[in-house]
Amino acid sequence: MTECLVIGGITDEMRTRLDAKFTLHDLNGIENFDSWAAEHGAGIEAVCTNGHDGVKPEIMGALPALKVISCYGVGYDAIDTSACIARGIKVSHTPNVLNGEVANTTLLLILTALRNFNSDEAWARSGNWEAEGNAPLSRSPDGLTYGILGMGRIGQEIARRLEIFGGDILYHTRSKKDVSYEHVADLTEMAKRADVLICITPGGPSTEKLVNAQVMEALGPKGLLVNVSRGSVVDEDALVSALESGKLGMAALDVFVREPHIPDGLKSSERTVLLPHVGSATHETRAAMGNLTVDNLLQWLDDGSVQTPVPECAHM
Ligand code: A2R
Repeated sequence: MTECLVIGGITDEMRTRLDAKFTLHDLNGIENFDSWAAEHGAGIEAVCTNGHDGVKPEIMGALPALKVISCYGVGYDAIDTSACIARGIKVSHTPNVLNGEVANTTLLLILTALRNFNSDEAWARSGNWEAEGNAPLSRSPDGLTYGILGMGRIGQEIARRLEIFGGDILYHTRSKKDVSYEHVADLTEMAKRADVLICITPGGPSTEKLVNAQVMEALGPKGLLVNVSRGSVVDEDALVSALESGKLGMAALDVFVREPHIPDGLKSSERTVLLPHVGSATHETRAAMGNLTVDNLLQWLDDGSVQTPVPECAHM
């Protein structure tokens, strides 16, 4: 049977389906990678990984027969696609099946931040309501201006859900999209106009620290920054400073630069809402992502193609 290296955790259903067609090797269970690689590396033709772990260069280097990488997740910035193309390795990911869930998470982050739900919940639970009376008032999401950085599959789903708040929806991307929302060519300009700035671009070098101190200052002392894309898109040190100095109002974050590490300055701030990268983490959506991840590997086994290649590999 074709040999496949599994990097990171996979669901039971994925394992059952993969087990039927591949001989699986779990990176998690390998104690000494070098000795494992010396024995098995040359036989591995497929890798099943995820957006967080990707495939590290030393692992790629130890798998000379590698032909396909299937990534469980839409973001694949932890996989060096240029190196893959150079070696003729096809890379697939799981677009679309998580659009709705990540958009739901985005709305929950916005509402939790603006409406103070975390402290309201603590107020109710702690007995403050009885002891001190009503919780402080919060801010309505209705009628605000929302700026979306990235207007792809997920960005468009977020925008559709934001329409219920009846405010203005702006977006910034490198090229204008076929959508009814206003394109703003300059990110700082969009941040100036927005009450809430939402990041939903891919990670990687082209978006690294796009949201810098200048963008945060433009968003301003009453502004809310929401990141559901990749931690690297936001300058995290600048974010801590902007929150501390009051130049930025609030941040609601699902992603961080060095996950699972979260900087103390974000954890200790009363003006942050923090999630442990759970944008797509529901049973239903993860099952759909798992199915597509396995479908890609099974299709490759059948005819050498993958169903949902990453754009860079679409020509292969
Ligand atoms: O810039 P464009 O025209 O390529 O538009 C894409 C935008 N984008 C950027 N916008 C501004 N500056 C950049 N340097 C930049 N690079 C990319 O991000 C496009 O509108 C959007 C990405 O859309 P999709 O490729 O459809 O990705 P999807 O499925 O919405 O997922 C976005 C990311 C994933 O890569 C994960 O990192 C995360 O959400 O879950």
